[in-house]
Amino acid sequence: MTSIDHAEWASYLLAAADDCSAVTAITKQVGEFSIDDAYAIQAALLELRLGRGDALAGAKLGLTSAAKQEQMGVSEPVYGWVLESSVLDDSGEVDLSGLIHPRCEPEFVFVLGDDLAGPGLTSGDVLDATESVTGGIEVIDSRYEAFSFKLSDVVADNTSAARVAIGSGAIGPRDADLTTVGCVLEVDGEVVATAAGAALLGDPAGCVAMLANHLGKHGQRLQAGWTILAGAPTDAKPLAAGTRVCARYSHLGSVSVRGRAHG
Ligand code: OOG
Ligand code: MG
Repeated sequence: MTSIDHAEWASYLLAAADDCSAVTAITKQVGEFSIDDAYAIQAALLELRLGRGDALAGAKLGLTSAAKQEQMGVSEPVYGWVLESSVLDDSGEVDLSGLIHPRCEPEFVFVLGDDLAGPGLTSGDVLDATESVTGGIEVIDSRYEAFSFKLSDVVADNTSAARVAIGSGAIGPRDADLTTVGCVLEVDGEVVATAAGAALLGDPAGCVAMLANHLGKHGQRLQAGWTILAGAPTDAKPLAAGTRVCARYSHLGSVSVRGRAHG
């Protein structure tokens, strides 16, 4: 396996996002590199963004459903960061001029009332620490050509994080069985995918526990007030100018976004 310069590849990915221009996957240039190196590139990229005045709004999981793993050809969950600058306002308007090839996917969103420090956390610990759960739509945007990557590439690229819309239909963490909460994804009024919470490795809260346990290994914790995305239960759909994507949840209300060509 190749050894790899974390700062150099973090700058490479930041430039791709800044230029709105897809770049060749890192593994296509240097071959396979380790997951530890991938998370180190992701950490360096986060530092670059925080250095520009951005702030952490939370954290996310990706590739926690069979639908996503099959779509992307990557069969392991991944962890990344949610930045304040990525959170959309209530209008749900997505300025496409700042994105490369965005796609939308539904998300189960947890807002934490208490810190969560792994390892050893369970789904019950997550529910205890959760203030509310709501429905969201994540707009992902791989910085790689053709939205194509290997596991270590997508980790380095902060798991394709780009924008997120958070719905207003919050419920308490035990007001519904999250495994049976249903989600219907519509594009321009047509149903394109359906799923239940259990699509997320059997339990959305269990996914958040995995994330906290992963961070615990690195001496980090999920913080009270943070927004946590448990991962998409369906595959992702392209967001073009004028396209309206709506995610309707059985207990969490609805949330929608619309692609807009210019700022
Ligand atoms: C990776 C990001 C995956 C999810 O919810 O599965 C993700 C990708 O599909 O580009 O955010
Ligand atoms: Mg996602």
